[in-house]
Amino acid sequence: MARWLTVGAAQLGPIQRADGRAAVVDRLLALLHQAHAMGVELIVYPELALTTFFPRWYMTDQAEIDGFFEAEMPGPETRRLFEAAAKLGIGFYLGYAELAREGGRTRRYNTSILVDRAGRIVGRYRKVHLPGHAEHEPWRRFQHLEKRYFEVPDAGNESGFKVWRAFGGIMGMCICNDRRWPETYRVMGLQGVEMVLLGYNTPVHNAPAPEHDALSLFHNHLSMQAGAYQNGCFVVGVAKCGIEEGVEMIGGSAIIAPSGEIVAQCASQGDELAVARCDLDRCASYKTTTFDFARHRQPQHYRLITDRKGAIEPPPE
Ligand code: CDT
Repeated sequence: MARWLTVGAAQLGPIQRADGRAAVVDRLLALLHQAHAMGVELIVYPELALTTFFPRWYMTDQAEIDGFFEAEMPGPETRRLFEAAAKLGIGFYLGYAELAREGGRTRRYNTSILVDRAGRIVGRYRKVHLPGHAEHEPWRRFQHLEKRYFEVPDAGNESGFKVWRAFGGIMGMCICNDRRWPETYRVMGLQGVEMVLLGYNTPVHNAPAPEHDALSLFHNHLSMQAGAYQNGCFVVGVAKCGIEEGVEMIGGSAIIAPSGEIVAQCASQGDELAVARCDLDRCASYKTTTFDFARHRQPQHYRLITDRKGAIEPPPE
């Protein structure tokens, strides 16, 4: 028995600040049409795929900041992406900055959606692990102000690492920095996830730890390959990359099998599609053996994972 799903990792090159939404959607559509020609059923776009990665700038004018957010989805610019994808029968994952009205309050999230082959939104995920800092740090070459511009969603049934039955399998979503945390994959793994979709914007340079810069591509693949193997699932990780507003961002978009092996990968630093035909039944080979959670996990020994946030070392000798 095989359950085939042909998936496309639609990497984007840089989006400059002056690039309007319409020009970006044109690029998304060009990749969508390439994907259609290659038999893709599900295409995955990056995190914050509609604009430049604006958390690199310290801004104080809320109207200026909100110019990077979407108040509706689909909205005036993105509707034609939904329509074209539905016409071609291709589902998609799309990352964007979400401006939501909730309980009389305006809230801002770093969000992704999963859209089915008929153009319906079947899932929405709001980024949990917001990296960077909340205050202006002028000593950095560029900022990483996700903690300033976005909120972590409240915990509850409608947030966190959910999964959805779609595309003939069990699908999950996360966003960029989430991929570095084993909890991300394990929470979805405990719901039987078969394919994790994620977009990322990762600068090569990490100001607090420049000694990591030369390892940024390695750490990207290491995290996603480990997440795939340890949970018996596919991972589709998609970059926005190249030199964006003077900042170098990693590429390396990849489709990873439950074995942990990369089965398709982008080679450029620009708009590019990598495609893999994935047999979702390959997940069972890991989920029923080495990573048969019901047989082998010992959660009574894992309590610190949820009881404790930061590391507490034993007292000195
Ligand atoms: N977008 C995003 O989450 N980027 C982070 C950069 C980390 S350095 C502050 C990432 O984990 O790739």
